[in-house]
Amino acid sequence: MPAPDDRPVIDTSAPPEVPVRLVDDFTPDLIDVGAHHLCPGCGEPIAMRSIMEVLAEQGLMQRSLAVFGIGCYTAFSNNLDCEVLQALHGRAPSLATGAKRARPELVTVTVQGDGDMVNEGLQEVLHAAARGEAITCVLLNNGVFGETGGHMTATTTLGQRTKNTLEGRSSAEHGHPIQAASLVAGLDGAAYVARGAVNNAGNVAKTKRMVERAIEVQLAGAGFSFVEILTMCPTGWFIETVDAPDYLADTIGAVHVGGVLKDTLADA
Ligand SMILES: Cc1ncc(C[n+]2csc(CCOP(=O)(O)OP(=O)(O)O)c2C)c(N)n1
Ligand code: SF4
Ligand SMILES: [Mg+2]
Repeated sequence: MPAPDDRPVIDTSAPPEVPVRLVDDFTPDLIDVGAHHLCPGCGEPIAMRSIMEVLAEQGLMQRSLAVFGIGCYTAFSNNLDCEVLQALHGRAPSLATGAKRARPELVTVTVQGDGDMVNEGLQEVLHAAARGEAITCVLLNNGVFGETGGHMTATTTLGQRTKNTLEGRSSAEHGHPIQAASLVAGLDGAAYVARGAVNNAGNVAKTKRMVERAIEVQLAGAGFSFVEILTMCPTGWFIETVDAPDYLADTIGAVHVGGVLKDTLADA
């Protein structure tokens, strides 16, 4: 830290030659407003930003459709400058299937949470993957039903504390977590399956590359693509915001391990 006397003196008597830049100047083209109503430290807006950056960078702004499930991320759909459809709980893959079959030129991406996809509609995403639908399904996995108060979901890891597993999830009482990406990767119609996270800058960059690849696979008509993204939920986890990135690594990140599970285009 420079001593106080060494600090540069900023002349505020006239407007700056280079105008200041606001947070909204840094938002991708497909995000209308950067400000949102999700909790501070929530990982979902970071994941959404990566998806929107990819669509904008690939010049797909005029032909993108996002189909949302129901969860905290749904509120963020109001910030997006692309076509949005709202599905019933768990049903986004079917809605996306219909839209894509009717309008094959659309780049169609679903956004669902772990509660929405893995608890309420697991058969939807599995059947869409098995059929090899040319859509991209994104799972925002925070291991809890965030919007409704932080309850256990099917992806909650053993020992993880949630609102209704205060002593931690136990296999004897609550069963074992479902590994959604691994299930999808086992289906022949799934062409690309990867799992990323947004708990540090390196993981955000890797996750963005996974989304890029999933969209490439969709554009190539190679089959179904799937990206699971682990996201922080400090509110639903009942922890300090600042502790959430490390908590993610120690809990859901230790079980739902990151990486590319399948890439049939690369293997071809
Ligand atoms: C059919 C139906 N069941 C339950 C609900 C209540 N509900 C709304 S959001 C939500 C939790 C969604 O959890 P998740 O998909 O993991 O998203 P998160 O909030 O964690 O981002 C639930 C259970 C509902 N809206 N409709
Ligand atoms: S409850 Fe969790 S998932 Fe919902 S906005 Fe807050 S931090 Fe994000
Ligand atoms: Mg969730």
